[in-house]
Amino acid sequence: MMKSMHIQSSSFLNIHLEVTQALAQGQPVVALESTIIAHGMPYPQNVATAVEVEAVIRAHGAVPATIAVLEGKICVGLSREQIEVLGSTPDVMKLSRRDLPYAVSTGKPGATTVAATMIAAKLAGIAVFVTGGIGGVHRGASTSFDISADLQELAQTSVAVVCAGAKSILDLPLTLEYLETLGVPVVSVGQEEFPAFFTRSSGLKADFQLDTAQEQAKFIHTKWALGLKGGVVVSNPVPEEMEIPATQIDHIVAQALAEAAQQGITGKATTPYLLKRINELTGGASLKTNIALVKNNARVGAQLAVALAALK
Ligand code: PSU
Ligand code: MN
Repeated sequence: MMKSMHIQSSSFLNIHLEVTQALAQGQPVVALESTIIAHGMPYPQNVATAVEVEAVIRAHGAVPATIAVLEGKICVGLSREQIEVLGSTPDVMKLSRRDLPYAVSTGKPGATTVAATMIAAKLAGIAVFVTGGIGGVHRGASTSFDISADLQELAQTSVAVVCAGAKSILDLPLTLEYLETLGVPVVSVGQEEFPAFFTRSSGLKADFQLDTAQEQAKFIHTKWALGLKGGVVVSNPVPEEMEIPATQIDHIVAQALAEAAQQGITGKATTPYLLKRINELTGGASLKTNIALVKNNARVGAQLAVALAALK
């Protein structure tokens, strides 16, 4: 059945033809965010990674749809040239839910966070979205109130988000508590633990371990069939051989956090600042791990999209 309700481009939405056709035919599509390109990785590795991640998704039988705001439209599915622009233009905005209407109405270019990418994916009718790490409750949130809008979005927008957990720049126990309060299930793949992005281990259990794409798809399909709106976090640990041991990354994260505090970095600048500093302080090691885990997530996300499409 054609889900024509979702898959039309409008004055605000520009869905790539290949994505439109795939959705119309019920074929698997995977959404990808662009904040990781514009604010999460340095140029030119960001652009190369974005292109490679799309190739991994194709290799596993799904159509990739990288999402960003360009020329006043939420673009679902970008050309190679558009990815290059996003990755190399210095003043691309970072767009979460509250920022989307500003970028669309002013025509300023913007990269979408997990929250904004979920919104766009849902508008287009895409059920699976792959990223590196989700935002969460920041350390010190009891005084700063800094809790990523990604978590509220997971509560209300029905898209499955495949990630490698969340970085230890965040308060991971509080992030999981907050997701529990919001009714967002956290699934882990291949292990019981919720992974901590650079490391496979966080010392915290995910809610449910579902190892195969079929199991994950059945779970997600059931949640939505029950009328339970909102996302699912599918957390997939970084491949063992690319992991950075906690002993190495922990003091670097601590240093980056201390510098951010010293420099008075707050609000939406916090996460990009920390990501950049960690990349610098590890001398590129964290970037390699970041790239490896995103590609690993692309495989899991494509397999999940294939399994979900088969259920419909
Ligand atoms: N965590 C990462 N890499 C990222 C981000 C988070 O390990 O690139 C990005 C994602 O786009 C995420 C956003 O949605 O940062 C969260 O920003 P904030 O904490 O300001 O909500
Ligand atoms: Mn924040």
